[in-house]
Amino acid sequence: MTFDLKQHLTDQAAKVETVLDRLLDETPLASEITRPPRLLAAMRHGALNGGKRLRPILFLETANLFQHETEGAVLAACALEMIHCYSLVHDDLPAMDDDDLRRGQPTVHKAYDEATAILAGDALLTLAFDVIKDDKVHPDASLRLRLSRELARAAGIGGMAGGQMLDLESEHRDRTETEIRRLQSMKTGALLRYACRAGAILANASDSDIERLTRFGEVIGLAFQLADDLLDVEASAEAMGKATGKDAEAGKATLVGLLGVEQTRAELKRLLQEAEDLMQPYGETANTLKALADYIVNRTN
Ligand code: GRG
Repeated sequence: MTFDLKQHLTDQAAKVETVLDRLLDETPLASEITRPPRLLAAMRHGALNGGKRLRPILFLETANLFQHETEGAVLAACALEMIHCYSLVHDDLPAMDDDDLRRGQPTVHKAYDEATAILAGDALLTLAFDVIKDDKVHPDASLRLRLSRELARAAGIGGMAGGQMLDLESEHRDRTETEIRRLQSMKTGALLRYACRAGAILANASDSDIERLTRFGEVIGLAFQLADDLLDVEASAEAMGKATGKDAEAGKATLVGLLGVEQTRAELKRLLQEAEDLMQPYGETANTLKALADYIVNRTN
């Protein structure tokens, strides 16, 4: 029987969604007093309304590369996805990107209201850290602590949130290629890097394997952003499930703006080759990760 990659990725996304659904049900956890239904509904709208589940799938596949396939890995993958979903809920707010559409649906502040969307993002972010510290993630508390600390660093001031700040400051300003690369490695790169690095950490991989997977995460993080910038220039809002042309509208400096479309495509090709080379020592075991890198480079939404 041949391996059906598309089916495998669909199954992995379904696994993540089943657990996300359970983590976001109405039953309060020990010492939670109650889960206000409107806030819970807004969190569910932000976290369960479509989404490619790229980060949790990368996390699970990286752990799988080292034969680590557990329920705990799915929990940790959900924590990461909650942080990603919170960032999108906040990014769509009028004070940030001011978007009406996400994943082909009204954004959380459109479906509910701004205050509820802010709280939904806050509560997703907080719940993520509750989930990742859970004993079920891994029996070794020091390993869970490492996963939590690295997640905080990837999401916080020196990672995603800091990158968002640099991005806001870059509107209507010239930026050098180095500056753009740095802000993107923080804004979108940090969580993708974490996805690959943390999967290897959870699986107790060797330091050199963790470093290799970290580099793999950096390479696909950059490729993801370049592909996203290209799609922002070239794809339709219908294909993307969100408004396009936003970078130019906001006067945002992007690598595509600086390098041009042709050079960006060449850089994407180079990054895909680097990602494949990094996976070479793992042979066929890494086929899914290689296919994911290919998907990120060639995606159409
Ligand atoms: C608000 C703290 C804070 C941070 C926001 C990630 C981010 C920082 C903003 C997102 C802005 C944006 C649309 C960037 C382009 C790349 C990106 C993260 C796209 C959305 O990720 P996908 O394509 O989304 O993985 P799905 O919907 O599939 O989950």
